[in-house]
Amino acid sequence: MKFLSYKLLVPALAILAGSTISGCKPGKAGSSVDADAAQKVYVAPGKYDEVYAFLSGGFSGQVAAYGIPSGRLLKVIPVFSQNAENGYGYSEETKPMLNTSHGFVPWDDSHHPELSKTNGEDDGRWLFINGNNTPRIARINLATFKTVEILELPNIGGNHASPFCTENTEYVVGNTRFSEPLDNSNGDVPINSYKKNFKGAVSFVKVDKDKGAMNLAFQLIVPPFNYDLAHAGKGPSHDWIFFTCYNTEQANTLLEVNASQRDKDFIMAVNWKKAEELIAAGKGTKITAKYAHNVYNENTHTATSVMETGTQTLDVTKFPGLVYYLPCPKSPHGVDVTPDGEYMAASGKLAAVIPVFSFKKMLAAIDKKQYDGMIDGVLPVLKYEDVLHGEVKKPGLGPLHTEFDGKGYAYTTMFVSSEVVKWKIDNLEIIDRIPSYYSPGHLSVVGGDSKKPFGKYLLSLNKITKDRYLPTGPELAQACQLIDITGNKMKLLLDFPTIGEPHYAQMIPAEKILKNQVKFFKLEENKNAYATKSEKDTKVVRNGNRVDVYMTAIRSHLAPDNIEGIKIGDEVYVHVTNLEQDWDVPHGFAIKGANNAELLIMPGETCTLKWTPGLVGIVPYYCTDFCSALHQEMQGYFRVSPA
Ligand code: CUK
Ligand code: CUA
Repeated sequence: MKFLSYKLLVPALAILAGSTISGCKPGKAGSSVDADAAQKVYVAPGKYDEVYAFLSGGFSGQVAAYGIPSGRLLKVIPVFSQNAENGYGYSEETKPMLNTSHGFVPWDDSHHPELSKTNGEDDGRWLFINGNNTPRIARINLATFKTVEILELPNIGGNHASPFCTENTEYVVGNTRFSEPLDNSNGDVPINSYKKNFKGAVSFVKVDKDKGAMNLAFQLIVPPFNYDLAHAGKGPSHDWIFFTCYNTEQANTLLEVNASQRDKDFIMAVNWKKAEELIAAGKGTKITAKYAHNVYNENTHTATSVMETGTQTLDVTKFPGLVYYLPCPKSPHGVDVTPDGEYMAASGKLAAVIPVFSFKKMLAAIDKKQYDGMIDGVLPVLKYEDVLHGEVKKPGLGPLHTEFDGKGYAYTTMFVSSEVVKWKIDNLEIIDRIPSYYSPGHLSVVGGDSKKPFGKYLLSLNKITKDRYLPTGPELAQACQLIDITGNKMKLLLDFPTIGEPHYAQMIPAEKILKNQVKFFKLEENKNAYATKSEKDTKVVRNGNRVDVYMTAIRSHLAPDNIEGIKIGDEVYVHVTNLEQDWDVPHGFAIKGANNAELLIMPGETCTLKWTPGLVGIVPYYCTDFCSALHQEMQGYFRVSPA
């Protein structure tokens, strides 16, 4: 995502890099690190990293897990995109995960990973992430690192301000980037009827306290702005969630000009507690809308997809007190709430200051009822001076996102001037700045958006890589930089490349995840309808032209290993159960010429590959994961005969 033209960027980058960035040689300025940097990121062979980092994959649609401080890639967790590496979205069990109201959509643009929270602290149970393009929210189980739920969101076009957890994960919340006509209205309208016919919708997804199951509880219908990002309150601001709005001009053409007219746009403060009460009191209006709800069950190892048909809504113009608007300079992008829940730091990407708002003052201003006008005649705009804690002056160019270290400091990325700026929350003074290479979007501090940040490390997630790595043709991996924030001055420790575009990351001390790790699935608990629990139960069952192969895999044998009687025109379903009961012994399964991916079956799991043989002859199959000294012996043959 680029907010400003590249022409604007080049001079700023060149100054900071101390060299021309179009050259092939590494920038010298960024190469200087303290002598102890290597020691600080060195994790000796056989040792674990201290922290997990979960980076969104942007246009890869996935999430990547890294170890910090080493920067070692641990796993790509498939979420919204098919992943041939482990058959996600290809196996019969996982295909339903990618169902939507538009059909099978095996890709998305994932921006914001969000860890579940208990009492405002990251609890290490689940990771939520948004699909921006075909609006969806996914939930990953951090005990198994598997995507276990994907919920589509109706009525919106671009689930960008999402998913942000309230303090106890009561809800994950999302809001639209692209306002559009609601799903129950006639969408066949002139685009220039934007102001009249388009709407925004804030989605509140209820999260089950124990199981994590998500359900769309209600949506708030809001004015047609572009809603960009959000963060929920905590502590005193527990009942509220804050969204940045740009394009409050409500332009629908030439947004790069027409959406930057006003000197100030808004933060929209939403009282979700009040909305919840109104819904509970039956004040909601049910509107029809079609959206998919996909759940992966880790006992049956199978996903199911259900199409939901409606949602409760509240039109905020009809319920006073649900939303207030705080003027915010200019085209705000991120809004971040301090660990104590008292201040909201916003980042107007075209603004020359970082405005910091006071929650206390916001409540006082609401009480006072002296407004700076109304949106749509009824939605109060509070006065800037009334709600402002203060402004961080001259922070740099293009402030985007802020996180906190729990010691009273905030860190903000500057997209245009390519730096991370450290400032003090109470007096808003700038303490330090460090160049980033180049153009950081989000940053992440360990626990940095929670009530109790762990601090220590900061990741700067950079949009432009240029000269940081050996060139790899026109496309370079995006860059991530690890910065030590233990001292007064920030120190660059390490660069490492990422998968796709890491918009945002969440970091959490490893111990919070380690304690829940599942090492294999218990075979006796495998409830997959096609599970085969011992080699003697393997079989081939024909029913018309459908053939079900009940297969097992164990070191070092696929059973059955010779299958005859398959005919052209058959639909063959190979259900492979991995009989291993040990950590880190997956088996793979691939068929010659199968117009599909492989399977990668975890110990105790059953996965199914569908195959429609196209040619008469002998067709080998084999295990794709080198699992033992006799891995190369894990093979078999189909015999395919004419119809
Ligand atoms: S966005 Cu990418 S830099 Cu989608 Cu959170 Cu700000
Ligand atoms: Cu099983 Cu290789």
